[in-house]
Amino acid sequence: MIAELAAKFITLEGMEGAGKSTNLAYICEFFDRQSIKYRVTREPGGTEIAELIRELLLKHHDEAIYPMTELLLIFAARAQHLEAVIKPALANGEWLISDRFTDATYAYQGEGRQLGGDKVELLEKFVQQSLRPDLTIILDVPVELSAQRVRHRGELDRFETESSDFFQRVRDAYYQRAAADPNRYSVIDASRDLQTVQSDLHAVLDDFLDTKV
Ligand code: Z5A
Repeated sequence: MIAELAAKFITLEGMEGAGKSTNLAYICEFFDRQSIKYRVTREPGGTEIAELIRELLLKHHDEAIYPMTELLLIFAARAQHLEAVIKPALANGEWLISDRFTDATYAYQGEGRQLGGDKVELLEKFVQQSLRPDLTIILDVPVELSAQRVRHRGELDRFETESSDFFQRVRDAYYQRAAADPNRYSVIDASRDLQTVQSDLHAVLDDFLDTKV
């Protein structure tokens, strides 16, 4: 029965190393068990052009990328992703699970880069109109643990070399957004062992299917 219900848009957020990729696999298993037709995507990225913008954003360059340039590139990638993937999938009855979406822009560009949430909000309305996720799961880890989990990966990308103050602002921004709209957001303490995190994740998804669908 659930598989026939209107498609929903679910986003997964959190700092690097919070376990988004690891837990995405768990979410897919959950939806497989429910026989829900879904598609997994990510931001920045999700289409050929948007993935090129992602590469540009993550790579180190000799020339600095200014915060406003970064913000506009992210929304350019998002505009492409929305038209090519998100809207068609939802219209086709496919649930969409995205590894990051606009909450990351509020957190990283709005607060991390200190551009302010008002600029993000303006572009969000312009690019997305009324489209917002139905459920946003924030995997929360302290800044130090996030850094520890990604440190072993070798070369760090352009975001991963930011200061701990930057990441603290990112974390705080996620918290504030979740607190302002508890109906849409679920915050999971992802510093605990994976089994405990996934048991919480299971409860959040069960609750979403029971009460919001
Ligand atoms: N960005 C932005 O600035 N503005 C925007 O609007 C958007 C994005 C959309 C790329 O994002 C960058 O884009 C991102 C912000 C910016 N940069 N930063 N920083 P991304 O999501 O593609 O990249 P990421 O955040 O760096 O993802 P990640 O490092 O791959 O993190 P993850 O997927 O959350 O973690 P993971 O790979 O699942 O886990 C990391 C390790 O921790 C791995 O070894 C796991 O086995 C381990 N792990 C995970 N969970 C646990 C638990 N519970 N216990 C122990 N170990 C664990």
